[in-house]
Amino acid sequence: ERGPSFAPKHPLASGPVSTPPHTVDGFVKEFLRELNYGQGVPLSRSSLNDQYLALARTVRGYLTARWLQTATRRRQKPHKMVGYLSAEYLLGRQLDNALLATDLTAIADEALKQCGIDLDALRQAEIEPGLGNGGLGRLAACFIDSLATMDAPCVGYGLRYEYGIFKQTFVDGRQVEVPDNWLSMGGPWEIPHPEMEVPVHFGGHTERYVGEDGRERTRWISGWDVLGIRYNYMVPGYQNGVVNTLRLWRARATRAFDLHIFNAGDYAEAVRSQTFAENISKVLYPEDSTPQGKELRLQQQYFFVACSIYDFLKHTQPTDLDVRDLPERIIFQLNDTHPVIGIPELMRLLMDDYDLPFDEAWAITRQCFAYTCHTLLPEALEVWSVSLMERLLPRHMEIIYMINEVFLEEVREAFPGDELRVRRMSIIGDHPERSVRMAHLATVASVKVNGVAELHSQLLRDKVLSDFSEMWPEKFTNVTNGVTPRRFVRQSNPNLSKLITDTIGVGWVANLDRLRELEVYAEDEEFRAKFREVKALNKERITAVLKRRDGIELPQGHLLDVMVKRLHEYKRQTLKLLHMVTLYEGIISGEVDAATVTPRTVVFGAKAAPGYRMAKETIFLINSVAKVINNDPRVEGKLFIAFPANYNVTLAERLIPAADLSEQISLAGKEASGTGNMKFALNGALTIGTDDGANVEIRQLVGDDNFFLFGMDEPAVAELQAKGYQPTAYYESNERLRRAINLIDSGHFTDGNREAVSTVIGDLLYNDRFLVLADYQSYIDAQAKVEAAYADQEAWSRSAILNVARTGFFSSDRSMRDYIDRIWHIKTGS
Ligand code: GPU
Repeated sequence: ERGPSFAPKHPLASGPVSTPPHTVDGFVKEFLRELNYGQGVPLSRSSLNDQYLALARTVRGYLTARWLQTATRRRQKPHKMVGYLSAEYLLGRQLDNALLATDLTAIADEALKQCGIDLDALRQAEIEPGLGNGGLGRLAACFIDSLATMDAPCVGYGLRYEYGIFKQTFVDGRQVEVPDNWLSMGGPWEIPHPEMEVPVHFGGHTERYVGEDGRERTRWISGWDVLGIRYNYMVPGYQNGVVNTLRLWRARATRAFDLHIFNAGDYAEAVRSQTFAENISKVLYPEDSTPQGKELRLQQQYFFVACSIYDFLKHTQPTDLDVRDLPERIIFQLNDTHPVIGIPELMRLLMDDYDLPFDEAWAITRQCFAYTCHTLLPEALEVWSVSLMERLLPRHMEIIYMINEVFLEEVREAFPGDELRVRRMSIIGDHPERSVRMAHLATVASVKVNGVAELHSQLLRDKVLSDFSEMWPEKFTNVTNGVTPRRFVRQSNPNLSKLITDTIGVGWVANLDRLRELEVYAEDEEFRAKFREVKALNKERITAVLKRRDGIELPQGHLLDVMVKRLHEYKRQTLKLLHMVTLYEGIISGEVDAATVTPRTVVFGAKAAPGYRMAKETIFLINSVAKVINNDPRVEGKLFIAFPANYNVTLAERLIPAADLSEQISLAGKEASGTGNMKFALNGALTIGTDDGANVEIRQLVGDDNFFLFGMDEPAVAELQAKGYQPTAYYESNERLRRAINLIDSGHFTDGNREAVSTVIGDLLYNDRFLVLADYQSYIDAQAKVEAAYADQEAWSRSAILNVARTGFFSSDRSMRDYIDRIWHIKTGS
């Protein structure tokens, strides 16, 4: 037994518990100790990676005492806590964040200088943990940052993927995916606990038996098992001495598993079966918003949720707790439907392990979960076929049937005689095959269901889950997303941060509403000049980054227009591309005098899901257009397109602070919230955007004069779709649009190869599910307004400053406050 059962005696047994000295000398000593004893090298012979690992461990050392203290304090006085369940955490680099949280940046910088090392070089050596796809995963990372900063009791639970989101490369303009072996240089931020094994069962069958009390019970005899290994990561609050936990699970084969095969004499087969078990945490599925119904994905979901719930019940909560009091101890927040299998899992534990009857288990379970929905796309709502579920998790399938039975009785009672409604609401769907609708299961079992922006929550209530909101109106609520100001302003934009702090003091970093105090400075000419100076410095920085990272030479003095997000049809990267082709076509056809065009550089950043054909074709088209425009002397100095490969958190941190214009151009009613939109506004970019997601709230806050709105709103979209949308009508009636499309279609950007663009062009003309052509003219007009506005630099700066001053609402600290008040009802700071 190597479990946690020792009984230590030493007076210092309950922790180390002193932080190393916050001095340059102290830091040098710790760093050299890590280098010598941790890496086993003297400074004089250390590699860059040795130095990075030693530095990371040194900084981690400063966090450890605080982490243990936080845990001890929470154990002494246990309060209800949050178990944030998320299949993704898109953390970004850790070093800078940990330095900032511990206020060690200046000390580390000086200490390393004394060792002849450049801190910045070590920063660059960190490979970011890309354990997420996009917005949903990054949101989880922002939320746990805020919860630590607010001293809220929370454990983040997830998967320790050995391979995160793929690294994107371009070969002849086409995306080629390369595995992201992020741990290959060592994982200095994680603390593994190989001795803490959580058993997880799969497959097999169930049996009835009669217990000692004469009651019938169920036993699940599994077909195969794996072990969950715990990996802890520290989540530091911002300079408040609090360090929370992120606990990620790795799958390992059980010994029993292979013994069986060893005995049969097939050693090689035994090793193979080990690999089979370990595959569960091998790789992040790269689909964003449109999940693939792959068996391994369901295994991943069940694996991490089963480990997490077990971990909470057996290790995190006080051992004497009566499970009937569980709702006073824990609220599991479901980050979309990926962890929803946790609902029948908790039911199973309460019924089969803790011997509670169904009704009692159900009453408890219904108080322990809350569900966040992150989408409106029907194809993004997860379903699992009943046949797969029966094979992989037979006991859970039985429990889901039981839940559905009592739920549908409730529906019949509330709406007598409405069998159509019963069918619509059922947790089990029939088309195209019998399957479990995870969003329904989540909604039925949760205390609260929330959308991620006002408009999104409204559409959830009125459209996607309208039957449920009629039955339980008080269950539905909104929490508008937010982003952490530590990473996305303070760390990523040091120039702006200094200007803000010099102007209003440091308090804004943990209280972003205080940015309001900047509003008066929008009228201050001197402040505006300084603000422009910051933008200019940030543009210089991104210019250097793109040159070093991608060999891209950004032209100088351009309006910097940025569209960075996953490649998705509903996000409409093709609309942005049509705009650029229109500008280009206007100049080369002689229609527009190049001298009158505002010099503009567009930066795209976007990964496509590897199996998403249209997205990949769009990437190819963007690269093709970029190549031609960037090399055409007729538009030189006027138009430029940069598409650096492998957009990730690290690049976002460099790019967003430099942007003038933020592209948020999804079809209204499709983007649940967006969070990039918030980061841009907070860094002083103006938004050109549709009335969608959180854009709506951004515009309300910054004011119409400081936002470029275009396109149909959601009701107009619904109306157009209801009467039958015909993209060709727009093509035929709009000359500039027609010329732009024809230019692409002619093969102008693809060496005369028309076939190479036919997928995208054909779809635009004959399908165009996301109404690109319908919004085209409105978008072009809004871009003309952008140019006019940009010509008046004083007015532009005023608007940009007002964007910063008025968007403090989008701090994830505020989001967390809202979750606490509306959903979790937990205490902070005690
Ligand atoms: N989102 Br569903 C993802 O990033 N991945 C998903 O699988 C799903 C949603 C995004 C939404 O598209 C975006 O609008 C939102 O801001 C973000 O989640 C966080 O809520």
